[in-house]
Amino acid sequence: MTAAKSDQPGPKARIVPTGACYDCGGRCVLKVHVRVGVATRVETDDGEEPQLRACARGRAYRQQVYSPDRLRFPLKRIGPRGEGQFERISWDEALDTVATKLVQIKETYGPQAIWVHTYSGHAGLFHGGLIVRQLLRSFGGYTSCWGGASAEGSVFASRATYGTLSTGHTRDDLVNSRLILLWGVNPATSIYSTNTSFYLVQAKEVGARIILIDPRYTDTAATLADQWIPIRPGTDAAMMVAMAQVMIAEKLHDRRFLDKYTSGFEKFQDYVMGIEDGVVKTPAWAEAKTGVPAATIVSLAREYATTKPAALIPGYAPGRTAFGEQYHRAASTLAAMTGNVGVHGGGSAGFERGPVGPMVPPSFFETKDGATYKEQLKALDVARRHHAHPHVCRIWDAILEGTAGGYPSDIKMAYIAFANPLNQLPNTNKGVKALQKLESIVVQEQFMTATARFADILLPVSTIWERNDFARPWLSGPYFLYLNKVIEPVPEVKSDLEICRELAARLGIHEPFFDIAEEEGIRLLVQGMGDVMEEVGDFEKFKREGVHKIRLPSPGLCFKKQIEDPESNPFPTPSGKIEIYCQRIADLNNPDIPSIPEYIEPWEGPGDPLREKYPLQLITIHHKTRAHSCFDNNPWLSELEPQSLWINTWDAQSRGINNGNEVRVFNERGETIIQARVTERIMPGVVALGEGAWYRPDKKGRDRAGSPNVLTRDQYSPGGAFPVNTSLVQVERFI
Ligand SMILES: Nc1nc2c(c(=O)[nH]1)N[C@H]1C(S)=C(S)[C@@H](COP(=O)(O)OP(=O)(O)OC[C@H]3O[C@@H](n4cnc5c(=O)[nH]c(N)nc54)[C@H](O)[C@@H]3O)O[C@H]1N2
Ligand SMILES: Nc1nc2c(c(=O)[nH]1)N[C@H]1C(S)=C(S)[C@@H](COP(=O)(O)OP(=O)(O)OC[C@H]3O[C@@H](n4cnc5c(=O)[nH]c(N)nc54)[C@H](O)[C@@H]3O)O[C@H]1N2
Ligand code: SF4
Ligand SMILES: [Mo]
Repeated sequence: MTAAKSDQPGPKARIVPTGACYDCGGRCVLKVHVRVGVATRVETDDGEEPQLRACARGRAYRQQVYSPDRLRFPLKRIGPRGEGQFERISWDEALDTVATKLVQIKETYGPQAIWVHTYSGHAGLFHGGLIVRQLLRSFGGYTSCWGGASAEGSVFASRATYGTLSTGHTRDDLVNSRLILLWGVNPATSIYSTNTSFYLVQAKEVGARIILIDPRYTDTAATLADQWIPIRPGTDAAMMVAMAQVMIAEKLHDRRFLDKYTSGFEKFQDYVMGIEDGVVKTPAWAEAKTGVPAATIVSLAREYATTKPAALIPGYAPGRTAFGEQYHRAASTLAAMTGNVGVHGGGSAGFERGPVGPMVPPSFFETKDGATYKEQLKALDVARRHHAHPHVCRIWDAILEGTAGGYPSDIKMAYIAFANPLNQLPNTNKGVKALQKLESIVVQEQFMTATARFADILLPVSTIWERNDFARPWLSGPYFLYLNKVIEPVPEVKSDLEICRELAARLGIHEPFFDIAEEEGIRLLVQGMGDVMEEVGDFEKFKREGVHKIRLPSPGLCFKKQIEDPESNPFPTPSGKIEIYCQRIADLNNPDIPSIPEYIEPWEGPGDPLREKYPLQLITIHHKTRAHSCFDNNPWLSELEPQSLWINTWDAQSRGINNGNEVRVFNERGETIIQARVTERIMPGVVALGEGAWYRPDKKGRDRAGSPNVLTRDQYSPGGAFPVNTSLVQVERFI
């Protein structure tokens, strides 16, 4: 494509470099044509390679910003909660009401009665959820949740095994791999860092074999994989343990690497070989659990152990299961057993954060307790449980049961921004009850989402295009984005920063942060991340171009130093080694969190007797047309792939279900009615729903949108994983 230029008649377009930055798996460049203050057209990166080209969602962003559904005025609830009846009020009335309520709740119950929930709304670092947290921290504190929805199992495992989340390679290193195992990851749809698919194609072109392990034959399987191995959800750790058994039995594991760089392998070996419990974890043992033929497990183990270098990319989805952290621990153990850690074309199979682009924001965002928070981040996640917060899966329960139910606080008020928790957290029906119980709910939003409908005060906010910001890559770069403001905001909306600033004034909070002008704030933010500023160099150029691509002499990889010179560069774990056995976990003394990776039968898994009643395993996948619940109301995207339940032909036929029929998907927690997509692209016994469809209950309380969290269980995995891929359901034709 040639340089962006406008081909429309009329006044000349200004082309503004910015980004599309919901929490969508990527961070891409958008070049927006603006004529007389109106964004008329969207193009993407056509500059230097590697280009950061936008997906369908990024290109439909104009529909989002100019959507007739945008919230345009502050609103006050006038009908029963959740029914969506609101009246317009002034900003003064809205902010006075919020400030008065915050003070009243704090004075009556203490600050811990305020639940603050900011989540993945958008990726700009300046106008992000931290501002809201900063405000309420300065106000006296609040209750928030621990446990990330995306990848808490991986976070736990990486901290235990490697002592860090920075375990990945820049994606261009895939081209050096001879074998790539895409384990429950679907980059053709979920992007998994901009350009992952681009480099997978290149790797394939130079001869790498790509194997995909997934209950679904995904777009990635169809376009990139040489082999597809379907597996029952939540059983991946069993397959990995059996692969280890094959390697040990056939002496294919890299003993030199294990001796030099790891600790505790013998204990894992004892478990695998059944020294501990008399059960040898053979491929036949795993076949019964996973549904993967033993011969397939054997050949995959041999291939992974003998093809060097090989990259095992562990998706987060198999970890979003009961005991999901075991899968992630097992993945890293296999990477170590095959000597693939810290070598080009290999991979450590950890959290996969790339080596360039810090995730931790600079200190000027932090108040007094900032240092403590950083310390907590370094500790194993489970340690955070001792902190006074419920797990994110239990927030509805925490609101309903409070201190009487053993939770740290009695929550009376919710302050929600950059998030749609009723839709995105498990057990929506319980969530409805919890929200009904609260004294007050404040939501900052762009749209009337499932959560926004429950607000008492609803504050309309601007979009990324209506302000300036800065963004780093999703997981792996190497590049940074300056998100230039494209258009003036819708007249009556404010940015989250403006809202917080005006609330700060009303609450008597004087933090210098709230007085910083936008551009100056972004500059400080970038400067605060020393290595980013060093990279970016000329800030004005960065702004002008909207993107700074980092030129590395060779692909970036974590742990290179640890492997090349282990004496001077220990791994950041207590033992200085890759911890296959983890003493910090052993100290937790919890049989559900073993100190070595083990397969533990999941609840609501293939072996649960509940299957007699609810025989199908539900997985809830990241959908092509949405970033979580964002874009669900975008007409261009809905056309691309409507929401549906993927069900295997065999399961459909035995229930009298034809392609396109409406079906009822249900379990004890709820039900949803949605059209069936009868397909061989999902294995029998498993059904799939895209996450993020906007919860839309009918008069009988049945969801009519295919919103999966009406079905998911609000129990977290012992190591903190968010197990929304572990639910049993039944499906029947809806007539
Ligand atoms: N069943 C199931 N549930 C899941 C998942 C799953 O796989 N299955 N995945 C989980 C994962 S990985 C994640 S990350 C979470 C995401 O959970 P959430 O972050 O709660 O989900 P989003 O839909 O991204 O909600 C973000 C909201 O922020 C709003 N927003 C966008 N920009 C702004 C802004 O500038 N200011 C404000 N105030 N609001 C803004 C958007 O309109 C949107 O409603 O969902 C989790 N939920
Ligand atoms: N289009 C789109 N892309 C996104 C997002 C989005 O909302 N929309 N969200 C982004 C975010 S915040 C996140 S955290 C990531 C999440 O990224 P992922 O977790 O990789 O995304 P998913 O689509 O949930 O799952 C990937 C694949 O895993 C398979 N799978 C599910 N359960 C299991 C299992 O138990 N075992 C195995 N082997 N496979 C399983 C699914 O069939 C799916 O094809 O995606 C990012 N990318
Ligand atoms: S991957 Fe994400 S950032 Fe890139 S265009 Fe798509 S939605 Fe936007
Ligand atoms: Mo996520």
